[in-house]
Amino acid sequence: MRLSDYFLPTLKENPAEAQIVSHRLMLRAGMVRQSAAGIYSWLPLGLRVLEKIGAIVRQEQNRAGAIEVLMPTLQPAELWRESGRYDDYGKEMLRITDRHDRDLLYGPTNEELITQIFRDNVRSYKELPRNLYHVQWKFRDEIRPRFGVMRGREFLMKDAYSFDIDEASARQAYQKMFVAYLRTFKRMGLQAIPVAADTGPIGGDLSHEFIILAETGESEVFCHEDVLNQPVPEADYSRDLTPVIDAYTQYYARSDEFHDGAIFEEQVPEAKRVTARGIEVGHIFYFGEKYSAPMKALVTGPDGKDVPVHMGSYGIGVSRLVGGIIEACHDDDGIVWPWGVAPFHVGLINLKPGDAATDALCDKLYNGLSQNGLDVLYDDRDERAGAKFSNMDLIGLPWQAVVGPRGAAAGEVEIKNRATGEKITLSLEDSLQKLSQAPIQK
Ligand code: 5CA
Repeated sequence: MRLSDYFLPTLKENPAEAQIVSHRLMLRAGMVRQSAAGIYSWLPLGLRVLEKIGAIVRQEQNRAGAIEVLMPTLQPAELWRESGRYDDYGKEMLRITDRHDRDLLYGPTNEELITQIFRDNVRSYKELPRNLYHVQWKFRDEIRPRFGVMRGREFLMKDAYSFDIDEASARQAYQKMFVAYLRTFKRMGLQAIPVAADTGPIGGDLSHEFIILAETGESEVFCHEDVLNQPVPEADYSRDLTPVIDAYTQYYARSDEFHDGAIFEEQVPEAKRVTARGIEVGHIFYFGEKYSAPMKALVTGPDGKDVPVHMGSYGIGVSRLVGGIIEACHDDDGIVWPWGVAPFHVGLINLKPGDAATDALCDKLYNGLSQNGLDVLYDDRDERAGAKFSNMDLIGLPWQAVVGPRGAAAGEVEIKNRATGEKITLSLEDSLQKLSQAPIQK
């Protein structure tokens, strides 16, 4: 993509309304613009990141056997009256009346709707287990939307829903999502800690939050240091996952709402106690028959009797992750994207557009990289070099490639690793090879 043809409204100054670094950088890097409190438009650069995150989430969900669907944002109130949550949800739910005076709501989550789809279409235990997910916008009328996309009112969530014949099978579905989550966050360059959590309005008795460490996080985490050193599991879902999960859950790890100081001190030696702030990027729940019983989502078991299906739900904050990744990956000059979610892999800077040799070398590099399957943002604008450099640092692409008239005469490109700041000069051929690999990160 040529920057002269792109839409990247970057800002030099820090916007006054942004309190935390990710919000400031998302506004400055031209990724989002606020339309109303907690509601954002995604501009091209932000949208690319959102889509890259969505692609990783989908790939890991699919590997774990979940199947993608797409449910609407608007839901009939009737369904929520069946589960009993219509009144419980209170002011956080945005309620809408259509022209026929029918009550609708903008979905804050989808347990009811997916339960309806399931009960209308599945009759027998033979069709189980199933896990259906979608990636869709949600609305929660948060009392205090803040920190940009991290606590929005409208936000993008991946939510998956598992259906099993009994509790033992449902626990296996939960384990699969647990593993898929560890893998998903790792691929985004994040270390996520699974912590035992409160179930809140979703309900149930088994729940984990996945928290990434960041000083500005809204959650507080208390855990044993060894939880942080567990290996990320392979995507092999045919084996018994209990030992994999136990490796994590054998240690104390809880978020503030669920923390118990006495148990923490009893179970964790002083030298191993970690207390930190973090961002909740995912939350998984097992809640058995909480929705299937009142909503009559029954299946016929092997003995011919009808039983309510056992369910779990599994959320990932896709739009929150964009802010969360920036909180974890930035420096004084701007964002430092991990390779897996970078909006472009390479930022190519032409120091003298209009100079025939410089233009020709840039074109060769641009075409070669694109042919290698890389996403390149080519700054071909007629701008000061300093402005181009600081803009490229701000938007944080993993590699920068700089070509000026002197380099062009020698057939050379200067490569900079955004994370380490390390610079090297290479021939066109060597730079094509180098830039096609993920750079070493700090
Ligand atoms: N039905 C369950 C799981 S599908 C559910 O709704 N869980 S949740 O309430 O914990 O939300 C799932 C994830 O969405 C959270 O872990 C968080 O990452 C994200 N999320 C929740 N509220 C917001 C918000 N206001 N802004 C941005 N992301 C949010």
